[in-house]
Amino acid sequence: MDYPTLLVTLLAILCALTCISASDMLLNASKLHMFVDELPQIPRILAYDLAQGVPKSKALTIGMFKKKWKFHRDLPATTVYAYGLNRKKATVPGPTIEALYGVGTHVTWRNHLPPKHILPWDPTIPTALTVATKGIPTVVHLHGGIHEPESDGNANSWFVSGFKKKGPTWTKKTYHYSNNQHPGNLWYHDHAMGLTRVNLLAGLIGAYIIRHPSIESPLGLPHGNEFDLPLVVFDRSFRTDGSIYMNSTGNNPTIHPQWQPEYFGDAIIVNGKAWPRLRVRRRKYRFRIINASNARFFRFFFTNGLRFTHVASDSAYIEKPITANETLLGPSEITDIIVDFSKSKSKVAILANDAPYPYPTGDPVNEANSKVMKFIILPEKEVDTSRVPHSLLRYPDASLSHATRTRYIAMYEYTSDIDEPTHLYLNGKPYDAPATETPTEGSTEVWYVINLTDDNHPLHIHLGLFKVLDQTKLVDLDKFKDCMTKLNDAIKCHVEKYARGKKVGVPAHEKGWKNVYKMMPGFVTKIVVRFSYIHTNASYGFDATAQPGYVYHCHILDHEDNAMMRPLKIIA
Ligand SMILES: *[C@@H]1O[C@H](CO)[C@@H](O)[C@H](O)[C@H]1NC(C)=O
Ligand SMILES: *[C@@H]1O[C@H](CO)[C@@H](O)[C@H](O)[C@H]1NC(C)=O
Ligand SMILES: *[C@@H]1O[C@H](CO)[C@@H](O)[C@H](O)[C@H]1NC(C)=O
Ligand SMILES: *[C@@H]1O[C@H](CO)[C@@H](O)[C@H](O)[C@H]1NC(C)=O
Ligand SMILES: *[C@@H]1O[C@H](CO)[C@@H](O)[C@H](O)[C@H]1NC(C)=O
Ligand SMILES: CC(=O)N[C@H]1CO[C@H](CO)[C@@H](O)[C@@H]1O
Ligand SMILES: [Cu+2]
Repeated sequence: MDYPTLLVTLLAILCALTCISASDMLLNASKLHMFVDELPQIPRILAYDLAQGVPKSKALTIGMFKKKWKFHRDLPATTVYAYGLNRKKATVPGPTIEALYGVGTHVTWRNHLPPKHILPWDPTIPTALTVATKGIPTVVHLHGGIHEPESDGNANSWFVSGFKKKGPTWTKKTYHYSNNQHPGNLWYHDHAMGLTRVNLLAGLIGAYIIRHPSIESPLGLPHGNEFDLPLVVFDRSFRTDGSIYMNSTGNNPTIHPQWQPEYFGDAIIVNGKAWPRLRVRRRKYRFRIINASNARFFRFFFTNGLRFTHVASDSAYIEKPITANETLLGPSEITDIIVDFSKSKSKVAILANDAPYPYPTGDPVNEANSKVMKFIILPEKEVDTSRVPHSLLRYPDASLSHATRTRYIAMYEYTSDIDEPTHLYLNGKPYDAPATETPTEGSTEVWYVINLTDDNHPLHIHLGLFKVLDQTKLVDLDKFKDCMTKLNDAIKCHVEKYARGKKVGVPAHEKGWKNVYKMMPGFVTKIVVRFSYIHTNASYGFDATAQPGYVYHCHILDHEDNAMMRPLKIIA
């Protein structure tokens, strides 16, 4: 054997021992049987005490634990991070917290995570995790909540196990949620700087519902633990040993060794099981569907023609129920629907998905990620006393005449020499740059969101709620983009001269108050944002101007982490 051949042979032997190719380890999700696990019952926690029938404020302690979780009958148990009252009770998603309108909740979020992260993270993006943090930084944000800034889970208010290290804007251990807002669907999830995508991927998510029985009961919608269910949906990839797979090689490895612009997995998980099944009665059910994916959009429909009736979107009811055949849900959006299984002609209904990924121009769905879950409909007819009323809850409209300020928010994506995204910014500014969006408490503003990237970005605003008025296509996009790249100023670049393409309306069921909306690429989206309660003119009842303030960001978690997020400072 000559020298070079020997070298190659030695290398080959060495590689056989150490180089396990990713495809050997990666589980082909199509090999897993669908619909073999029952939809798990997520534990519910009441966020109030009942003393002689009178609800009183309650203090809860919820921990974050590293544990094993079975996502599928035939998949070995997966190491996850889970929320729960204790390690044994911790689940993925975490317990559903049920709060009552007007009754505040105090939650002490405790981090019990050992130092080494179970997923690859990237030290080159702005991140809380360094060798010196000696633990996994976490911080909880209640998405859709209207509460004080100190309890908003600012990305820099992170803490590690035992509060041994804390981020620069950390202020308190126990968060206070005042629950003085309109009833609706919220969710809690991790928000730590540069780690949101991996901490959520590891399992740190859960539903939070605010109920207002005196105004919701008269609506007559399906209710009770059996007929009113949150469905927390996300996508994951696994290795054959059951561990969560996330590619640890970045798309620009010389710039960011790990970061990739979007995470997609082929297994669709609902309430902690891959493609579960649920036996349902021939009657109406209410499903509060939370899209907790990092980047996957879902377009849901039923294969047997069953339809959805929307009653709410994100955290607020809409005025009138809207019936549709399909529904598009962006990352972190919540849809709240009624499904009437008595209308089904078949015994089985598959909830399916046909959204390309990335949305809207990416790959078509495959066998695995095109299915979500299966409903097995019992044959017996049911007496169903629930109903879908003609009108739901009506809130004062977003009055443009009250708008005191117009802002332009431009979305930029930056690419490397090999034309791969390196990072994304809002208004061309990193997260650390001083706040430029400083609305007055109680005010209404108009925001024009200009998407100069190729992706659809779900924009999420903390504290404020907004209505989407319209989306207008930009013409002569390259010219406008050149100007924006040079000046970063929509007024000087005369955005009004370019925003004159076709207009795309807002789907009827998304015309209500929202906290996330899908910003179409190449369009200007006009939204009216309200920095007060939507159901009353009362002041917030807490100091919204306090430090560390709030944020607004893209809810594709991989974008938010790098660093499509900006501070939002409320002023008096
Ligand atoms: C996964 O398995 C399915 C079904 O067996 C097959 O059609 C598909 O090509 C496989 N995908 C990969 C990436 O191997
Ligand atoms: C991981 O990402 C890198 C960079 O985009 C890519 O070259 C590689 O094929 C990916 N690996 C797998 C297993 O998908
Ligand atoms: C829903 O689908 C049915 C049957 O395909 C069709 O007749 C109806 O027009 C569709 N409705 C909507 C709102 O798209
Ligand atoms: C789910 O949320 C992710 C990230 O927030 C988003 O990219 C995706 O499009 C959403 N999917 C659905 C079905 O809403
Ligand atoms: C709030 O104030 C506005 C203008 O001052 C008024 O038009 C509106 O009716 C008020 N809404 C409520 C719920 O009181
Ligand atoms: C779909 C679409 O119009 N995308 C555009 C979004 O904006 C970027 C930057 O201006 C364009 O390159 C895309 O073509
Ligand atoms: Cu984005």
